[in-house]
Amino acid sequence: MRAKFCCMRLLFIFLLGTLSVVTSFPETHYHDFVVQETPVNRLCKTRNIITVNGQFPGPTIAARNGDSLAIRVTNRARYNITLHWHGIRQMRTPWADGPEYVTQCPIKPGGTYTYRFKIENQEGTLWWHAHSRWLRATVYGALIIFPKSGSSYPFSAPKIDVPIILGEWWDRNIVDVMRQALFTGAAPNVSDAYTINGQPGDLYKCSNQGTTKISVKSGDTVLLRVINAALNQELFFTVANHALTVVGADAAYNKPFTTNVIMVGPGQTTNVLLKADQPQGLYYMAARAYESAQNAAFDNTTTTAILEYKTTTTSRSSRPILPQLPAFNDTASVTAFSSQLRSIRTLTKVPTRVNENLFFTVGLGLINCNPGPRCQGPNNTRFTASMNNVSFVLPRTISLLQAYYQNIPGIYTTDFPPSPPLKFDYTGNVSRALWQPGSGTKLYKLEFGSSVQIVLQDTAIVTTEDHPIHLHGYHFFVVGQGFGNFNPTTDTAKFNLVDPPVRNTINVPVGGWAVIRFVADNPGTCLVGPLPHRFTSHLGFSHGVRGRKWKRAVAVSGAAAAGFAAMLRD
Ligand SMILES: *[C@@H]1O[C@H](CO)[C@@H](O)[C@H](O)[C@H]1NC(C)=O
Ligand SMILES: *[C@@H]1O[C@H](CO)[C@@H](O)[C@H](O)[C@H]1NC(C)=O
Ligand SMILES: *[C@@H]1O[C@H](CO)[C@@H](O)[C@H](O)[C@H]1NC(C)=O
Ligand SMILES: *[C@@H]1O[C@H](CO)[C@@H](O)[C@H](O)[C@H]1NC(C)=O
Ligand SMILES: *[C@@H]1O[C@H](CO)[C@@H](O)[C@H](O)[C@H]1NC(C)=O
Ligand SMILES: *[C@@H]1O[C@H](CO)[C@@H](O)[C@H](O)[C@H]1NC(C)=O
Ligand SMILES: CC(=O)N[C@H]1CO[C@H](CO)[C@@H](O)[C@@H]1O
Ligand SMILES: [Cu+2]
Repeated sequence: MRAKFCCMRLLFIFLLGTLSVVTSFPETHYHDFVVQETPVNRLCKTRNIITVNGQFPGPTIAARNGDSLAIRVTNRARYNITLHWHGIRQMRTPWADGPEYVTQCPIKPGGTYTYRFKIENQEGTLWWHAHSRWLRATVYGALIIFPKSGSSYPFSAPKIDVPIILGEWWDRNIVDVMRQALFTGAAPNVSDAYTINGQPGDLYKCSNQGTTKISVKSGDTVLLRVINAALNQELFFTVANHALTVVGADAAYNKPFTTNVIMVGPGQTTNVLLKADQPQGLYYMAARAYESAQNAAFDNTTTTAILEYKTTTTSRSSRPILPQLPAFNDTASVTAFSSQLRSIRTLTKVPTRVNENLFFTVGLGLINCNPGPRCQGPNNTRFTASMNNVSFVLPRTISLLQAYYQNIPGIYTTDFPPSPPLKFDYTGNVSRALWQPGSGTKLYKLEFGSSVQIVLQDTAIVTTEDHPIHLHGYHFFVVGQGFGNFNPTTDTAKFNLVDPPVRNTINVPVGGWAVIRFVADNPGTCLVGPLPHRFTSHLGFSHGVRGRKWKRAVAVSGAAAAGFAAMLRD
């Protein structure tokens, strides 16, 4: 049943890809998404999870560059929910971006909301997910953008085109896991399994039958659209005995390069081409954790799917070949992979001059508390996260966007610091006195049209760790990355202003920094938000707001759980 469903899905995408070649005008695609509770059997247990239309993963949305989408969401579940279209620029449609209490109030049980937006100048793989507490653990799906009709990929068209959605699975109700962590202040339980297209794969108990299978014929070229939909975990991904040619990331093309393994941070996507050039047989695709925080608990399991060559012979007894994956702490492999990304076909030039030079520390924090059930973090504390020493507090009554539009005071302030209030040796031995951040709903204003640079600097507070940072409503250029503290003199000189990768989510290196640049050209939408990490107590979001009369751009930068900075300007 499962396997069949998978094939049908593959076929569907395939048909869409080929059929719509016939039509030459932008289309509007209508979808009905019903959020509901659905029983699902995984790891020997049946559990109710929240799904869209009873599907897990949720429906794949396929469209062409230039098309519009209208997605009517009906909430038949018992939780408030919103949906977010991760990576969609949402030019002039900030209300459709989705983060709860940032661009909209949640859709209540029984409620309906229609998201309408246009895909402009984006091609490749994105995804959609719930943006309301931790519901995105099960509420997610692929969002595939084909080239406009008459235009093509910058590589020869693949024979097979299939999403590979990596996820995390908990045996417990994810909302309970979240509530427990929020209550105790301790790190949340790690997941019980990773999944590929919703299935853990046959290295886990009771998972043989459902294992995702991709059928190929010798000589086929396969486009794997790898999406990391995990709640928290960076993941290595590889396919036994097959080289992977990376052709895109976060819906932007890159200069192709070949590798055996890729690392995908939460929120990121990577398109790889695979040539079925090996002896007929079964080959595992596998993913497992990249974990850079020292001594942190993490899910140390491996998820698999099977690449199977269609063959006329019936002998099928052999076990699939298992690939080698890097060690969980193999940062060198991550750097070797990410440093090869170089963009092509960018519509805009990399800003060479910068009007806004921002410097954000990103990292963990500990809040001291009175010993007791709500103080279960290390040494009587509660875990948190921060950007520039501000732990972001989400509004509870109306969204930031609405507060901005309607001039409602008291919801946020615009004093988010453009640089750390205190300079210290960020990645060195940080004094314990600096570990507790302040909190607030702080935004930073940006001038419409300004060229913005943000240095994202990890800190050693509690521990160094890589952090996925996501900007809503924008693609940005990653002009530099490195380890240690960012040095404006020596590091700036090494920036790549020629062909830097274009992304919507950057994994800031552990104990290091990344520098991004973009032009604030999307009035209303934008927000820098670390995706949540295990120690953060709320979810990451970001979003943006739109300027009245299009004169202003509001960018809100958020840090998950806690750190959330924001930007916005008159
Ligand atoms: C659900 O959302 C509504 C607003 O849309 C809000 O009033 C209510 O407090 C929310 N409920 C929970 C449990 O967050
Ligand atoms: C992860 O699991 C493997 C066995 O699958 C084991 O050899 C290794 O020590 C584990 N690593 C950690 C950090 O737990
Ligand atoms: C990775 O962790 C292992 C212990 O599991 C340790 O021996 C090794 O030195 C670590 N490698 C790096 C690069 O930190
Ligand atoms: C907790 O306290 C112990 C003993 O003082 C110390 O060794 C450890 O580093 C502390 N941990 C944190 C996270 O502060
Ligand atoms: C870190 O600094 C503290 C004082 O701030 C000092 O007590 C400690 O020994 C230092 N640790 C290391 C490894 O340098
Ligand atoms: C953050 O602010 C708090 C006060 O709100 C202060 O105690 C702490 O030292 C600051 N930390 C840093 C890294 O600036
Ligand atoms: C590793 C870990 O944090 N495990 C916890 C998961 O949740 C259960 C139930 O609350 C706890 O008992 C475990 O300690
Ligand atoms: Cu997003």
